[in-house]
Amino acid sequence: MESTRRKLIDLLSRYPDEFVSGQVLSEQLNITRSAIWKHMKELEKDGYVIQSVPRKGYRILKNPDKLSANTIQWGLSTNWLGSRVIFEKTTDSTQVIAHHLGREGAQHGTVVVADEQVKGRGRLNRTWYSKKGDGIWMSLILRPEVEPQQAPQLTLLSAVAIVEALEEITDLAFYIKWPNDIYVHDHKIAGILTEMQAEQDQINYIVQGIGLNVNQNREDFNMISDNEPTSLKIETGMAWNRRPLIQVILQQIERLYERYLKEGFLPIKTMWEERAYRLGQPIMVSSKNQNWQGIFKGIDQDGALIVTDQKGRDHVLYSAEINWRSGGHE
Ligand code: BT5
Repeated sequence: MESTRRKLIDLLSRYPDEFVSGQVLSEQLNITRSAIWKHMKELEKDGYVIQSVPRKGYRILKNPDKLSANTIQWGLSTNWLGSRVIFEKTTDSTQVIAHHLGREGAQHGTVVVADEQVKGRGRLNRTWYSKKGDGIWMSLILRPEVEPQQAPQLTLLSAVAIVEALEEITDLAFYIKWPNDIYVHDHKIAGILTEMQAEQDQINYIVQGIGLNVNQNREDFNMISDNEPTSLKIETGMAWNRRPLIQVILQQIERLYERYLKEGFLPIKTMWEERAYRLGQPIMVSSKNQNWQGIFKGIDQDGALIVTDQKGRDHVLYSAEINWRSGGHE
């Protein structure tokens, strides 16, 4: 049933300005014209507005705004990412659901999306504010055949993919702040949380959480004191429909992931560095209780940060607190 509706949407979307006749649809899908009509009624329940004109056929007047597993999947042009979508109106955290599914053997490319998270989390159990309807809160289950040490590369990969998706739909320039933040105009708009279940030399599964602020207003972030987040709405002055945004992000992630499997991390590293926040600039590093100033030189093959100190020596940092505006505040 659902795959028939998905095909219907694919056929109608192929000719967005034209009517597609009931005859053509019933031949292509091999079902009766009255079955087509019933499917159209179901699509309307999912929020599609479909025009039906006798002797001409059907066309989509409006795609749905609302999120559901169906509306995310229909029109999604990926091969495997999002081949299964789980949608929750409200949940503690999509990470929790995805870990549960990962343990139970859920397939590579499963995507969990929520409209609201009440216990959304960032790294080190920090809170991730995930208000209802205002953002994209989703977790991907990935089963890459790479070494566990390479898992951080997938954070950088998705960061590049999200930036590409956002630049495809807006005129803004986005930057990636190592390792997992996406910035626009010096404010954080998105974060990525990559968590891994692995045995010694083998990844069992990865759960990659993506949080992207979409329709929040400035005052929605009053409770966040340690930085000044932003949203697509704040930056562009208009509200955004999250459904096509999710689709573009998933499409970009799948595309880059396949490139990564074929060509390795090098092209991703280059793309990442092209979008790196404060590359070549002085930064302040705090690691092992020491603070020192250095120049942010780039990332290495594992996605670790390379910082050159004042004596010209390169340091490779896997984790450190960075003050990106040395001597000042972030
Ligand atoms: C992150 O952590 O940036 C990763 C965020 C991942 C969120 C997704 S949503 C779907 C999935 N399910 C989850 O439960 N999580 C993932 P980190 O770099 O640790 O940044 C956390 C810090 O960002 C917080 O301490 C706040 O200062 C700030 N923050 C909290 N909510 C924010 C928001 N909505 N937008 C921007 N910054 C926020």
